[in-house]
Amino acid sequence: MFHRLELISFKLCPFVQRAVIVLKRKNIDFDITYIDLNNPPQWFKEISPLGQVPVLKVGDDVLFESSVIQEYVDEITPPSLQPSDPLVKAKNRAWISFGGDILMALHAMVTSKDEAISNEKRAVVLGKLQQLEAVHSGKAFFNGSEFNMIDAAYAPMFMRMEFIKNLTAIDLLEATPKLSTWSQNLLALDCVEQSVVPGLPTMYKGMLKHMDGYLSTLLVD
Ligand SMILES: N[C@@H](CCC(=O)N[C@@H](CS)C(=O)NCC(=O)O)C(=O)O
Repeated sequence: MFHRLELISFKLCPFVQRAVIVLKRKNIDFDITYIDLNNPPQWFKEISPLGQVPVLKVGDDVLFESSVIQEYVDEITPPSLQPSDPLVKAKNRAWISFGGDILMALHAMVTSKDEAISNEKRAVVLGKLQQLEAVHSGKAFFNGSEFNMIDAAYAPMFMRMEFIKNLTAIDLLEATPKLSTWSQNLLALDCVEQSVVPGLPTMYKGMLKHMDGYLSTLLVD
């Protein structure tokens, strides 16, 4: 048996969502505590080494970094979501890290006030998506027909791309058909659907407006 798990979250954070998807997929009972990242409480500053979410409290111990949390949760609840072949597993880890870079570029695209910079970031995202398309199996999930850790790691990115498509008509997956199908497969899963608060699309739109970036000028309604 293991300690009760408490995940420290910010509702809009895609990195927290990566951990939640693994927890849900594995049917693990856990507590979730939401904080306001714009005004983090003192106790959070004391326990989070980077001042970032996600943080997973395991009894008195603290874990940070979404991929580390995902792996810990996976390891304490076999069978593993990681592919068994060490080379495939290592490659998946590398592409999970690559997905973190796409999330950062996407955030810059969404929040940048300057049209040229936002478009530049969009080009960075699109370039990285082409690289990802080139290594995707072309099957239902990244490696094939089975849902693995890498699928949990990419679902939050696809959810945000879906929000952007619905809000601005920009379809970032237009030129990457394998990723487009992968996205649909992931977004249809219960563990993905249940990994966010129900009002997230509205909150995301609110965030876009609040950031007042170039993308907020493209909102369709
Ligand atoms: N590499 C980290 C990134 C986490 C991250 O960027 N979290 C954001 C929220 S989505 C955060 O806490 N930002 C606050 C800050 O950096 O001060 C991970 O994978 O966990």
